[in-house]
Amino acid sequence: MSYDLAGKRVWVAGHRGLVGSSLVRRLAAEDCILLTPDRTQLDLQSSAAVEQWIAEHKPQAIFLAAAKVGGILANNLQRADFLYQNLRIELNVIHAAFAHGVEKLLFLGSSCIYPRDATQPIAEEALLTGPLEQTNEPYALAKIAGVKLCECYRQQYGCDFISAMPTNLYGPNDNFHPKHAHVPAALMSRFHDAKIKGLPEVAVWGTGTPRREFLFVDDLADACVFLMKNYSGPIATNVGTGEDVTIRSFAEMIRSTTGYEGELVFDASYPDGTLRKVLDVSRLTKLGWKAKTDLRDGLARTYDWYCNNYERLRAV
Ligand code: GFB
Repeated sequence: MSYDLAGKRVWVAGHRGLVGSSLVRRLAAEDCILLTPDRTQLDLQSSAAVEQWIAEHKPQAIFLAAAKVGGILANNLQRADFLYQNLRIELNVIHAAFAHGVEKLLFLGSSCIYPRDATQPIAEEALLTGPLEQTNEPYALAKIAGVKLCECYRQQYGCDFISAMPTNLYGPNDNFHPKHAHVPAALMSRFHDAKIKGLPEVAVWGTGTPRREFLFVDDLADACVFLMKNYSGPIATNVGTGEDVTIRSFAEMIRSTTGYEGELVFDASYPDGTLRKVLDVSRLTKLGWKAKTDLRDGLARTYDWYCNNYERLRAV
């Protein structure tokens, strides 16, 4: 049975972030009523505020895209904040959704919840079969808790709460901070600055040998809407392209996207993290959804957005 979003009050929690803002763009094509309270109207860390807001505004469906996120360094350094803040957001929103009878909720996880040494490509069944990657263990634990909350509220109370497990993402509205960002935005801003300043070389963290899969965020938003409409079940569905690249060749792609002509220098004093992380997307393919944005096209679209927003981003 499919879930119809038409006429529904739909809350995108985290609507200003990379994923949330893309969901807002995607949901504009659906005939639903979007609810997007900002931080001054609703503090997601406060259980009382979340309870009260849901009681008053009565969302029927929720996309839970709000999270404290960051790249490998931010995850590794702010370990307590990543665990504590993410657990609080999930507990508050998922429990209040149950308490107020929300019809459907989609929770956004992350591919880092899978064991560090999982067989590649990583199938959904690999969850909780081995130790986690150290650099993002706190974030992964919080996301596993969110997946399990959805699963347990389904088992015990019959709530239609589902989870999606996206691979590494990139796109408009990402965080382009040089230290805290994920690799796509971090390198894009570094190459852009080096081009403007005429610098001879750009540092790329780690050895360049790890492999990652990258999904354009608008593809993820489309997959989330697809799952919201077409999937009800306990399994957290992988969302990705099923294809990976080395960080070295990814850095080369971003160099060519930005038009920078200097050298890449690998700085192995920074961590590599997981050596390989590519998702098995056969479950989602069988359900009827496939990613459609080519990596180079997605990077070009992201770079356009970055250039158009450069002055605003620098002022923040
Ligand atoms: O994007 P990233 O931080 O995500 O790093 P993870 C991916 C790879 O890119 C690592 C290398 O091998 C990094 O060493 N890299 C090269 C860089 N240059 C840079 C740079 O300038 N910045 C960054 N950030 N990386 C995160 C997790 O891990 O993935 C999160 O920590 C989350 O919890 C996210 O799950 C999807 O894939 O290593």
